[in-house]
Amino acid sequence: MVTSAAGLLVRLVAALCFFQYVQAKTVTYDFNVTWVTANPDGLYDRKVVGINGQWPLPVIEVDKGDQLVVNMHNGLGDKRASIHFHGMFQNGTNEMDGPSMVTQCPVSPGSSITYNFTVNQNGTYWYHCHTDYCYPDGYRQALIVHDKDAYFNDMYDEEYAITMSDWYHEMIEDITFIDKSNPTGAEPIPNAFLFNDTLNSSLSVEPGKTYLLRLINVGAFVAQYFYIEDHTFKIVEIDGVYTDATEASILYISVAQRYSVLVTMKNSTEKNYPIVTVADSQLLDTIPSDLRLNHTNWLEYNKTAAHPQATITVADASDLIPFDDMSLVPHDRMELLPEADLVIDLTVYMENLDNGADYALLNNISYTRPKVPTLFTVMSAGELATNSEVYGDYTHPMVLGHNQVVEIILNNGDGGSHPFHLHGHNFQLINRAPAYGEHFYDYADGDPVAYDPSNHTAFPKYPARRDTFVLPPQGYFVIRFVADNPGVWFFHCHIDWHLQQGLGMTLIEAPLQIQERLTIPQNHYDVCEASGVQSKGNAAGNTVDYLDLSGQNKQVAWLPAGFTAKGIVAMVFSCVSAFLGMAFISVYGASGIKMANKKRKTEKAAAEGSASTDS
Ligand SMILES: *[C@@H]1O[C@H](CO)[C@@H](O)[C@H](O)[C@H]1NC(C)=O
Ligand SMILES: *[C@@H]1O[C@H](CO)[C@@H](O)[C@H](O)[C@H]1NC(C)=O
Ligand SMILES: *[C@@H]1O[C@H](CO)[C@@H](O)[C@H](O)[C@H]1NC(C)=O
Ligand SMILES: *[C@@H]1O[C@H](CO)[C@@H](O)[C@H](O)[C@H]1NC(C)=O
Ligand SMILES: *[C@@H]1O[C@H](CO)[C@@H](O)[C@H](O)[C@H]1NC(C)=O
Ligand SMILES: *[C@@H]1O[C@H](CO)[C@@H](O)[C@H](O)[C@H]1NC(C)=O
Ligand SMILES: *[C@@H]1O[C@H](CO)[C@@H](O)[C@H](O)[C@H]1NC(C)=O
Ligand SMILES: *[C@@H]1O[C@H](CO)[C@@H](O)[C@H](O)[C@H]1NC(C)=O
Ligand SMILES: *[C@@H]1O[C@H](CO)[C@@H](O)[C@H](O)[C@H]1NC(C)=O
Ligand SMILES: *[C@@H]1O[C@H](CO)[C@@H](O)[C@H](O)[C@H]1NC(C)=O
Ligand SMILES: *[C@@H]1O[C@H](CO)[C@@H](O)[C@H](O)[C@H]1NC(C)=O
Ligand SMILES: [Cu+2]
Repeated sequence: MVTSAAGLLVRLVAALCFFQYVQAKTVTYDFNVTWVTANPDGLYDRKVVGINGQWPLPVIEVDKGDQLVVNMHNGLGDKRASIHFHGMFQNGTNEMDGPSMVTQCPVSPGSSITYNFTVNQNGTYWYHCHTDYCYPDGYRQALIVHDKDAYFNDMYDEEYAITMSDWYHEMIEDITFIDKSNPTGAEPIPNAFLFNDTLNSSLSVEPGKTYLLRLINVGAFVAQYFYIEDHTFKIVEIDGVYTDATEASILYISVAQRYSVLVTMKNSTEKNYPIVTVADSQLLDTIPSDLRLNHTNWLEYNKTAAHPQATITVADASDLIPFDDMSLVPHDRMELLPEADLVIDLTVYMENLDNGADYALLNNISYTRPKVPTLFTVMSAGELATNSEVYGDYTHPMVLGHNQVVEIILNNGDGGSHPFHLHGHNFQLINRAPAYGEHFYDYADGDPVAYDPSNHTAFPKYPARRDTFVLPPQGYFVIRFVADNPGVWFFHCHIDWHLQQGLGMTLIEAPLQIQERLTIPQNHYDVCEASGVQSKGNAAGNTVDYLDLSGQNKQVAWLPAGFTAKGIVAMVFSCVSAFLGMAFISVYGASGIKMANKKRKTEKAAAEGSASTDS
């Protein structure tokens, strides 16, 4: 019969279309990276890193399962570059991860690199330069992975991606930071805070509809609070991990973190509502009188109605009580991982080294880049790849066994908070103190409090997972993940200033499996050649004796004995209880560089301590 034949045809066509729809496709972006001029805050024209002559940069959008190819040409002329696709696991494609001297050579001016990988994740990500601290010059933007199967797809009508960031008027290289003139390591103060690379913007909304807002802090330093007047929302994703839809009203979004939230509009179209962002002024050593910390943008229900400024009732950002990300439950109900096979116990310190400048250390090491990218050392070291010595002392290498459960305990010996990011994984958030909320700064005034494995609050049954997690001032966090992604993965503070100071380390996960599975494309070797960086050898560039590290790049020497925490720091980190007894004495505390009225931020000056006698 005609009707049934037609029906069959329709179904056949539908099936074909569906087949095409689910077929993974290749999405290709050609990025010609050049300098352009922009003035996003309306205050200052500056040179920014543009792509194909444009800034704001293009948002990368793919569907889950797609092959993403980004051909990047470095047309900057005077600066090396790269791209890290933040949050992408690069499972099987470690060489596409992006950080210079970790998984690739820097791309020098005039040369090109191709990134090519399969996206098998969902959610909200971003991409940014990961060479010589280049992303604060504007080289960062959203990367969205659409998922036709997301459990919340039928819960919203439209979506918006929104970045927020701090903004500097000076070029990165013109900012003096790690220098003896700045012994307390006071971070450069931004000149502005942007909302989606502009200000005063209106999101056009329709009454009754629900919107998915993908919020991404693409800044280099400062976390921001986010809320919408008279509206609550439901969190459905953090850092690419779906969560049970959870009601919240204020978020704290550190640099590199992402939140997707569902917001349902009111039925009335009489008013427009402020979307409020407030910079976390606790991170700032000084607050210039002309720096605007908070901004109003709008949910615009009605173009012709007033666009009122936010009514901010708190005096200080830290009086806003944000939602605690640790309380989120992942939608996939992945359970708490078992006891770890490997525990990495670390403490953050900020210290003056011998040149008088302030550095950041994990235990006693300030990350210093090797002469050969660590992944290239893995690929050329043969069986010695499992010996962490070949990666040098100052990359702070740690070799992980394949499929080990790894726990990282991160204690904070510093009075500032630090958003730590792990490449290649997300991780379970199993403990943190103090928690987000009114007690977040509780440890900031006294001595640091270290994690005590025999006395901690209960671990969640279904711990929240994300890829960037904030370490509280003088507190700690504990995270777990499975080493099921062979590769070289950087673990570092995402405050770009702190990374410059050395706040990072290198995890070399299953090196023999990396060698088996990975083929670094010729193009990436060509990039090394063009930049004059060796693509073989140990961290010191020795291709003959991988255990001979002479000539390796070293961190700046310790201050001379008598002045210094050398040795004592080493002793302290190996013994957590000694840490509690350590006395912090400010060497440079009286230098007056840090504003005295920073009530909660303890001095970051060199810590000279004596370990307690029971250590
Ligand atoms: C990149 O853009 C610059 C400036 O527009 C142009 O001179 C150059 O030829 C472009 N390079 C490539 C590889 O497209
Ligand atoms: C935003 O609005 C303020 C006044 O409300 C104005 O001073 C400023 O120039 C505007 N900035 C931009 C980038 O539009
Ligand atoms: C990207 O990788 C895929 C899978 O390895 C390969 O088939 C394809 O040719 C690559 N494309 C480019 C442009 O390198
Ligand atoms: C990614 O999406 C799939 C399908 O929607 C879902 O089953 C999976 O749990 C998601 N992954 C994460 C980490 O949320
Ligand atoms: C934010 O900026 C990006 C890039 O310019 C743009 O694609 C996106 O639509 C903007 N989002 C909103 C909510 O306007
Ligand atoms: C808007 O109207 C719909 C339909 O009448 C109703 O279900 C909904 O609760 C209303 N929303 C609000 C926020 O009042
Ligand atoms: C929009 O706002 C104007 C000014 O307040 C008001 O006169 C108008 O009725 C509103 N329009 C709608 C559709 O609510
Ligand atoms: C909000 O901005 C105004 C104007 O710059 C400032 O006076 C106020 O202290 C800020 N409030 C917060 C909580 O940042
Ligand atoms: C365990 O930790 C709690 C909270 O930090 C503390 O009050 C208590 O004294 C600790 N107990 C022991 C036995 O150390
Ligand atoms: C990487 O892929 C392997 C399968 O090839 C899988 O077992 C593992 O869980 C993946 N790891 C991550 C972090 O995606
Ligand atoms: C750090 O401490 C360890 C253990 O005491 C020591 O072997 C190593 O040389 C120290 N590293 C630095 C850079 O001082
Ligand atoms: Cu930091």
